[in-house]
Amino acid sequence: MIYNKQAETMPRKELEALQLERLKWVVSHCYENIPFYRERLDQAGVTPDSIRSLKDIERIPFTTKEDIRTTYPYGLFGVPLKKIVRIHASSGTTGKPTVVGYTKQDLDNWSELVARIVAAAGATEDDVVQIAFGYGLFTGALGLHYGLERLGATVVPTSSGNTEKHLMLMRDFGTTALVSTPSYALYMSEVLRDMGIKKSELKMRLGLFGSEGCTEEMRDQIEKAWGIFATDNYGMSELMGPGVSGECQYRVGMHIAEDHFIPEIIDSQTGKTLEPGQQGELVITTITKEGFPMLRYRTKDITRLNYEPCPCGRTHVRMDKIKGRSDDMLKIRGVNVFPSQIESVLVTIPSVGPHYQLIVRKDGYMDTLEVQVELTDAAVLVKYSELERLQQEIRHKLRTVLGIDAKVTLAEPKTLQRFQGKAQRVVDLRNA
Ligand code: DLL
Repeated sequence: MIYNKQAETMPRKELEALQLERLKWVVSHCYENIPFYRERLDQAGVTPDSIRSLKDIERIPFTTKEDIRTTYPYGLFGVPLKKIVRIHASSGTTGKPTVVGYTKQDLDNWSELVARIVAAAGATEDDVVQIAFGYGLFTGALGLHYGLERLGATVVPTSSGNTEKHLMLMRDFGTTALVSTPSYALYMSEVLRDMGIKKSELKMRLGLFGSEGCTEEMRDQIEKAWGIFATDNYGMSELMGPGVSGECQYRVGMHIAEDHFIPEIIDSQTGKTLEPGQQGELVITTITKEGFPMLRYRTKDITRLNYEPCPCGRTHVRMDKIKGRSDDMLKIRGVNVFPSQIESVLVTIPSVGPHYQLIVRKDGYMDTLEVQVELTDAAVLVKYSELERLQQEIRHKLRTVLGIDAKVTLAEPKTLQRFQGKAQRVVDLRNA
């Protein structure tokens, strides 16, 4: 279902005219109301009235997470605090959180954009949706919550934690859709099995997953474990939260809400804008946000834009599933390695489970990679020759895909860490 047909199927010419008008608005909003941006724009010689075409966006300086940190907490807000009606924050791995604010209008737009992506995924007002993201400063739970309510679905705000209770409610309430990270959905399916609940006792049909990467192979496993149709959606708190982009029923990329965001792809080393279709770092300009506007924000997420028409009829550009983050990319002995590449190898091997962890160490001057992965069946552990064969097979496949050697450690079933929010797959001990 297309939630907002007029906006989502707008001819591209019209869409671009709207983007230009809104780009001019946001540049002038930033220039007039946020000293940080005025200074940056002045330094670059960009005045609001010098923005005449969409191409002019390339003259605007980038904004980075570091800029948000140095202006902590409210330095990049575009309106006085009394106009801000909600604050969210994302806890960075280091230092202070990234704080973002929303006006009433921003919240209204946010709900609409989330309603669009959940409708695109196939949710309707007949769905009963359990939200397993943690409620709080994280944008995932409240973002999906209000978007699903806007659509008219029945929302069950279960939050994260207490997996058994989640599953009991799922059965008792006749829940039809789950909102969570893919890794939590996978973990929940294990607990489901352990509790002896059969798929046939549930009415589950849809998974609305996001907030972390998930390979196609992992998605397959989740779909089989639950008997559902699973979709991916992308967003980040600095840009709004969920609702930036999401898959339609064809699942051939995530449509970006281009009437609210202008995406670009750059080379993360040189900062140069790349041609459509090339892979690089996603940069986004928000063109309607009042509370926390972002000019050319460097997301660090690696993807590709696809402007080919989509069979669903939406005209908004599609972004590929996130390949990885430029700062999450592991450089091992000079080779770029994305955890998603390793995941896609592991999940094709039947006797190991989808739970894994990557440990990177320094051995003298040499980087070493250890891939720890769980066996699905503990019986293999007693057969030494089988264990060795399996290790060799995984090593060989990893070498073919990554081009480097990795140590493979097979762990007993259910011994590696499980995650209720975003999974942390990489432990980099090189600077420890
Ligand atoms: O994760 C917003 C969100 C919530 C999106 C719920 C979708 C569903 P942050 O906590 O600020 O916001 O984290 C943003 O998470 O830069 C990506 O690296 C990663 N990420 C988000 N969605 C996806 C996805 C929310 N679908 C960061 N695939 C982003 C891969 C994702 N990575």
